[in-house]
Amino acid sequence: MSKFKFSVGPWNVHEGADAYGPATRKPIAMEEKFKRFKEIGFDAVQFHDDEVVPNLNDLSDAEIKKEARKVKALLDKYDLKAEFVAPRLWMDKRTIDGGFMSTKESDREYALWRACRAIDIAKELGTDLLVLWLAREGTLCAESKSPVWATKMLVEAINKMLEYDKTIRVCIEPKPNEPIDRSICGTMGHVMAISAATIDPKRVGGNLESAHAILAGLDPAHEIGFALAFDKLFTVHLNDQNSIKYDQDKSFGVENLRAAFNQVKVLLENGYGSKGEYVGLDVKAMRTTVDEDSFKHLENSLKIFKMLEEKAEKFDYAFRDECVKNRDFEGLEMYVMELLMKG
Ligand code: GLO
Ligand code: MG
Repeated sequence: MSKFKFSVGPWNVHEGADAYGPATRKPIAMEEKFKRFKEIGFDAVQFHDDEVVPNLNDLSDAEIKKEARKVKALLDKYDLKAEFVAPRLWMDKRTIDGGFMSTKESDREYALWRACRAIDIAKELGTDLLVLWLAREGTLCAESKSPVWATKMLVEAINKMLEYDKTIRVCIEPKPNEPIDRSICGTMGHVMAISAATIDPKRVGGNLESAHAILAGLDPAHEIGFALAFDKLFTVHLNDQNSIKYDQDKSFGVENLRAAFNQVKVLLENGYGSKGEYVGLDVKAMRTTVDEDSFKHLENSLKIFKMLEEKAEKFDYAFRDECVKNRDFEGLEMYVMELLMKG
């Protein structure tokens, strides 16, 4: 039995289109996704604002809340919770050069309006968590905006969100690049600094995504540990990534099993989940995957996580201490490899 509760987003079951080619699978309705998520073993769903209310740009505040309540009813039907809502700020014409740090004031106003609507939607779905994946917040042309100004604009925007709703928690999902060339908030360290600069640091934390840490050249388990040390790991996006290239969102653990094991281990050792946090997955099916297997990468990721949790439960801390005392790190490393490879 796993000690954790799991979550996933509707976008993780997608049609296979990429920047170089069209869809390869049929779309699946939201209700069918919820049904399958529950069957597979998920407890909660993560959302973009426009997955809950597709045409929210054209609706009044009251209409947006009404639409959100319909999705809440559908979640209730399948006994699923909403974990977070994220404003999808990277699709609109007004955010082609970023939202919160766009050089145009009217664009910044739109971004904040959208973030506040995402907060409204979150409240209707019964969650206090707003995730900010800062997709286009940074520069495409390095000289086009000052990183000092841009950083201050981000803090200012988050302060306005914290003021807009006194209970909302803002969770930044750091990523060093893509789709932007140079992002402003690339790692957990950046997130902690931004958090400390806001009017309510307790309500500002991070969402560590394994692939994003690897893209920054960092170890995901250490990034998780860093946020845990400050009590600011609000959620995680576990997945995997083959080195520093385009963002791959591979199934959890398929690329580097030892690194995956250490992510599970650090979560387990620190009681992650005891305050209601979910183990979130952000994984993509391969483009070659057929319709019938649209959920297979989710099943696989969950299975791998749970198998690694069993391994982490078996970890022999007394042996570790002995090795550490003797500085026998060769012995400790071999022990870990045997733990992972033996049945
Ligand atoms: C992309 C991100 C993206 C976010 C999602 C939630 O690199 O990982 O999938 O997690 O939009 O904000
Ligand atoms: Mg993510």
